[in-house]
Amino acid sequence: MLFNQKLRAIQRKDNSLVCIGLDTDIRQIPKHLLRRANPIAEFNRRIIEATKDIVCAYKLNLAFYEVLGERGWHIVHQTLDRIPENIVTIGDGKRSDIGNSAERYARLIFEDYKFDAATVNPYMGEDAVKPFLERKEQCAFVLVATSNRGAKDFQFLRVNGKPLYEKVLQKVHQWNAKKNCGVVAGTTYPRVLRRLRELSPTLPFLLPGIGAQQGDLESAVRYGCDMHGELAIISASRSILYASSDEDFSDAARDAALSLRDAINHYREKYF
Ligand code: NUP
Repeated sequence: MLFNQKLRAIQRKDNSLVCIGLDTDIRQIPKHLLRRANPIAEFNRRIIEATKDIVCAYKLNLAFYEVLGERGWHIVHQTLDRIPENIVTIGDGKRSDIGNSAERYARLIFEDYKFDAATVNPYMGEDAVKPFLERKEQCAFVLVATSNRGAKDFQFLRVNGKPLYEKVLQKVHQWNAKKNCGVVAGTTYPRVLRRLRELSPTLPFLLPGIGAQQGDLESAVRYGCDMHGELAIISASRSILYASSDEDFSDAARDAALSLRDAINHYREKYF
């Protein structure tokens, strides 16, 4: 099944564009879990159990696992094993390198971990991105306009009269021969997001920055979605994972994810 088909199917089934970012930090998880043999895997298991019927995707930021060394590699596998087959998984490592090295990154993310999608940095250009484009069922989400303040340092620079993010988007369209590219667009720059969707009506958009980074939800829905009110993956990590630091953390995460889902669906009804 093509990536976009899988994404649309789960978004329809769960009526949800919510993606939970499993950026699990041992310093932030509830203290009672620290007595467990594998607190991070247990935390992820409980979050997934509590939310798997109300999301379309889980995104694992690989930094939170790689920092744990060998144990982190196992926890990624344990976590992915808990996620139902029909939910989209995203390995957020923002990788790229010269082709020979990028090929290893792509193999790790797509063949060892078997994520449905990876985030990819376009800065090194086509040969660095190509190894992520070979598998038509697995998607490369290219960083086009990120959510952070430093996005302005390079991404907003004008090249021949156009912002660099528009140039990157043009490249993404060229790289999309197998229909397996997506766009990462932060929700903290609504006007940029609006422009990107105007230029790219049909690609899936991964939209981080909701919650802790105070991105704008209404414009994320209005401009992040395609014409059917779908193919936007609206991602939040800390605001859901750490909604409570007590024993009720997984219920609190479910409530936070439900509120986000309902707020998104309210705007979907308004605009689509
Ligand atoms: O532009 C981006 N902004 C961003 O925050 C691209 C990303 N991939 N992210 C990631 O989304 C970031 O690395 C983190 O994993 C997540 C946002 O987390 P939070 O602010 O919702 O806690």
